[in-house]
Formats: sequence, structure tokens, C-alpha cells
Amino acid sequence: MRKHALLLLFVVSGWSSSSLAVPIQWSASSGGNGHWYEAVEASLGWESARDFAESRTHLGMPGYLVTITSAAERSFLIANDLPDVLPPHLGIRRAWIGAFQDTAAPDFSEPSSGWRWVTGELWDFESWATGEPNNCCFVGDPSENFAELHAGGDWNDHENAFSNSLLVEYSPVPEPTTPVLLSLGLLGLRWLGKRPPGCRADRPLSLGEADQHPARRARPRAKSRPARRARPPAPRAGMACTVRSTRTSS
Ligand SMILES: [Ca+2]
Ligand SMILES: [Ca+2]
Repeated sequence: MRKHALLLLFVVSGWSSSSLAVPIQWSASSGGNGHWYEAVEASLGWESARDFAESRTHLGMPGYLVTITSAAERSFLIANDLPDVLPPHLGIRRAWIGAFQDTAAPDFSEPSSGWRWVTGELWDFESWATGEPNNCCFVGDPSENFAELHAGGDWNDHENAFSNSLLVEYSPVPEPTTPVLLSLGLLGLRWLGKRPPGCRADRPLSLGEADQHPARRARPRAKSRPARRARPPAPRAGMACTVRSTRTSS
């Protein structure tokens, strides 16, 4: 379906012109996470695309390169023609996603290990195309450490300097309530000799009790943007937004 084929011309200061598809929501009523997704036609390297995505907002929610963390989310994107709504680029409808290879990670090894999401979400779902990731055939970079999504839902690792469109995901920023803050608060209440609301005993909450505490239940959904996101190494001078590859395959 092409129900979100409306495209608007958008000029990004310092970057190439981009066209934006109307964001669509994976609604909770359809079993989704309530997040919004947007295809952006661009000609950006991965790091520039990441920065561009994080400069955007939708309905007050911050954007970031899409993180595909489940088969259901992958299916949602496919069903809504993402990235198929974008024009072909070098013969393939494709877009950057928020996956990168952390070369400093203890588990890093080429080509398949050390992959991370820009949001810091758990990496426990993959959808690589056959033979990918292969860390192969790069032109301008020393390696392929960034992922793109192809029409049909499969991923390919590619070099940062490759010129590409992108998919942006939008979700609410989580409240500052975390297990760490909750624990600190409970310790403080214990120090003061007070009981937190809902406690039936003058003692710290057990882990199970903490899960039932109103403050804990107010935590955002599991797939939310963390306060600090893992980021790949800083770009080398002159690399970002530089189109060096002219090949048609990956
Ligand atoms: Ca690689
Ligand atoms: Ca590859």
C-alpha cells in the first residue's frame, strides 16, 4: 500500500535536500508500541543520517534512526512499504537504520559481532540478508560497520560514507524514574524512618514489591529511548556526508 506517499520537499541546512513521507504510527490497538515511523529521502552518510534523525521531532517526540527490535516491528515496516516508498537508490530501495558496529565492544569481531542500536536497546533480533553482514566491498571506508534496510525487510552492513536515505522512529522520552533512582529514594526513606506509600512494613521494598510500587509501574514501555544512548566512534574529519561509493551492490 502506498497510503503515505505524500512527499514534501525539505531543505536541510548544510545537508542535501530531502523529501519526507508522512509519519505513520504502529498503534497499540493493532498490537504495536505506539511509536511513529517516517521515511526520509536523502543522500547522507550513516553518521549524518543519525544526526539528522535526532534533530527531528514529531508530536513532541524526539526522533532517531529506526531500531527494528522484533519480527513484529519488521513486519509492520514491510506492511507499510518502508523503505519501499522511497525511490530506488543505485537500483535498490533502501534506507539507513539505527544499527552500528561498536568496534570497542568486548564482543566485537567482524563481520557479525558487536552490533548495537543507537538507542541502547537490547540487540536480540537480526534480519540480515543472505550472506550479510559481510564487511565486504567497501570503497571509501576501511570497513562496513553500519546497517541499512532493503525493501522486503532484510539488512545489509555498509560503509559510513555510502549515500543513503533513512528511516526515523519517534517515541516518548522516558520519565527519569529508573530502578537506580527508585532504590536511592527507598534508601532515603529508610534513613528518615518513613515508609513509602503502599508499604505495609517498615523496611525496604523487596524487588517484587518494588515492581508493584506506583512509581515503578509509571515507568515507560520497555522500548523507550534511554537517557544515554550508545554511540559509535566519533566520525573522522571529512568522512560524514561524503559520497564515495558508486557501486550498485553491497
Ligand atoms: Ca563490519
Ligand atoms: Ca555488506
